[in-house]
Amino acid sequence: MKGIIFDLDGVLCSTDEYHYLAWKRLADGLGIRFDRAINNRLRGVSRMESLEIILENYHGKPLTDVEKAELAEQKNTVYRESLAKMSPADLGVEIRATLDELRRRGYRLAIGSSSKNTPFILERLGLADFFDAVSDGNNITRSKPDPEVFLKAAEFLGLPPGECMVVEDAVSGAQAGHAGGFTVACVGDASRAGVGDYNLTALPELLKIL
Ligand code: B16
Ligand code: MG
Repeated sequence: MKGIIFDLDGVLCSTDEYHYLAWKRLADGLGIRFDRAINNRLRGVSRMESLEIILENYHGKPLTDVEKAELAEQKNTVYRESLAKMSPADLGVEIRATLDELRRRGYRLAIGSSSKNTPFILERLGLADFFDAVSDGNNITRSKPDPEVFLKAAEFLGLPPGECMVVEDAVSGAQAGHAGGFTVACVGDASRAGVGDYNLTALPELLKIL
């Protein structure tokens, strides 16, 4: 391995919980059943695809595309209010130490996230200038499980997929990594599902397998 491509939400930071709370508020307002099991299906998929999954339990009058876009915007406004309160202290000490040690060992480090809020999150965490490459929801046309976001990250690093490891918390993200020809290490939900080449209990375990 020469490069490590990190998913963001649920891998480097706990913004996945903020996504859940923001979607939960929207769903409750619309009287839609939404729980953490459904929330796990939203991991790694785009904002509009997430909304469509939530609307599977909506039985009111059909919504227009404009109304759906407004709902997604409402959720994003609530979500960004949570992001705005984050600071570098929200980057776990062990996460930061793991990143620093991987850098010290000479790996090229990148982000591969479906989120359009990636630049804002990295700025809030004090990581705006840390990574060698950032591929996110702003430079892709297809979200995970399509491998596009990771293939772009590898391209930005100047490395072939076979020399990069993808680190993911989402089943859709692990599928994307495999589809792109990457080695995949999982944490969180994807690790519990056992879909990685390596299924870790916590991110610092990367230091044992690399
Ligand atoms: P946004 P990741 C993904 O980020 C999240 O897992 C997913 O829940 C979210 O819908 C998606 O980003 C889009 O996020 O609304 O901020 O553009 O896990 O790929 O880092
Ligand atoms: Mg994630």
